[in-house]
Amino acid sequence: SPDLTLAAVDLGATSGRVILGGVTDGVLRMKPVARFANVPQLLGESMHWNIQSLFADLSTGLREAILSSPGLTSIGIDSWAVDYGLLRDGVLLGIPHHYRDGRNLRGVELVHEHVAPDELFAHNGLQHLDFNTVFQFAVEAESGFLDLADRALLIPDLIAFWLTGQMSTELTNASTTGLLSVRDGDWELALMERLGLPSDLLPGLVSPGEPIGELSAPVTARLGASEPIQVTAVGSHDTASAVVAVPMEGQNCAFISSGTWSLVGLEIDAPVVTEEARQANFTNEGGVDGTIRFLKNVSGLWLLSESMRQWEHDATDAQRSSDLETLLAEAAAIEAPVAVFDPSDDRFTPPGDMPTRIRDWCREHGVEPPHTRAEVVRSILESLAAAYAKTLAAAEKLTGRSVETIHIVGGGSQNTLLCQLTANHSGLRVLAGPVEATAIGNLLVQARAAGQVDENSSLSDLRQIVRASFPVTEYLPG
Ligand code: LFR
Repeated sequence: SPDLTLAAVDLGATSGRVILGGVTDGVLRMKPVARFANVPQLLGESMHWNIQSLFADLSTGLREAILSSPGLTSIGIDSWAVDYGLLRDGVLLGIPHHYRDGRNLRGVELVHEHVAPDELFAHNGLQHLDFNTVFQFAVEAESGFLDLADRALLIPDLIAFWLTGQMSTELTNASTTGLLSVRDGDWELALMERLGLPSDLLPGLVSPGEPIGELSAPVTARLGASEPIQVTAVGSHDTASAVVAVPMEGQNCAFISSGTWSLVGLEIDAPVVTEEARQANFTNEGGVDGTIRFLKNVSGLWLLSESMRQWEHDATDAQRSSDLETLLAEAAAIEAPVAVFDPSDDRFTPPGDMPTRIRDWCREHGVEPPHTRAEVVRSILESLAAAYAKTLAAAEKLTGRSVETIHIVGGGSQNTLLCQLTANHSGLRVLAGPVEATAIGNLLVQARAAGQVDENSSLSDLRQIVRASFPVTEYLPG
């Protein structure tokens, strides 16, 4: 494929992918070349990345990409935020933890002993999430692991290091650590010192679009490349890449990046770090081109996928678990009101039996619990849609913006019931798509860096390419 000279490596909640892409005449074309499992590993009590098999699989995927497109010039890597590996002398120390691991509460306690929540927010502008890197680091410090390490690399940066030999911290993902200043976008050295974290633990920052380094000679040989290939920084936080690919136009649009999580908010120019924003638990995450994603991390389709997993597990031969499509059709047909619960309750974060946890939540809150599987599905989607509407109403108030259109991107944009319920609950127009927003945003930032689109293109120019390349589906409030 002569035009597909860029590769996106996207490591998602259940799988990783390598996708080739390229922009010709203002249109982005993509070709998936590899998909492999990205399943967290339980080792005893603790939950880890399966980082070794992941690196082997993505390397095989990159080899296939180079085979299929020998003119490949650039690779960009993204994944979920906050997780990292610790290193000493360039060697990984231990197996990176998964953020759904149970250790984080201790970290929250330790950090808050030194820095109160409101002060932390004033520094980093982040929504309190128990898994933010700063809390994970506090656990590592207490257990002595940090004394052994001389570096921490966020997961996409760790992979870039293994590919290139260069260490850096990509800016959008850095903004989720809790250690980056929301005011000047640089490391919060004083805060790190107060928390007993070494100031050079995280390497220097690179911005999306900047080169990280060329594939090292041994990696070039192993991947079968004949020309030098650049690893380019992209929005390595998957949500940063996804929001690049939201085809919004103008100030009156909101986005929902809907997948395992739902990231619900607005793109703004300057952070909102008021006490009201903190109380409402909004975050100011760093985006591509210096933008701020003012959003709230609401739970997501994780509730549905974990429920499906549970039903699969419960199924006997006599009582076969229904497939998702059938359940969604049954859920759509339900006319009586179903339970609306708080999908962001902490009890839903660890893997496990979601239908039971949902019923427990309902009983504790005096709400009639959902009984059948279809009712559980409907209750999940209804609750997500209600949370989306509530979150956007709060975002409007906190920013003074007014939302007319909600863009849903990611896996959730394919869920017609969720999209329709979002329109119903918000009373606003919903535009759904593209599904592959994260990979698209990853590729577009590379395309600009590689000169496939004008190097002066703004985000709104890149979004014009998204509109020219991918359809959207409209949902009006019913
Ligand atoms: C989405 C995401 C969210 C982040 C969560 C944990 O995949 O990156 O933005 O809050 O995962 O890292």
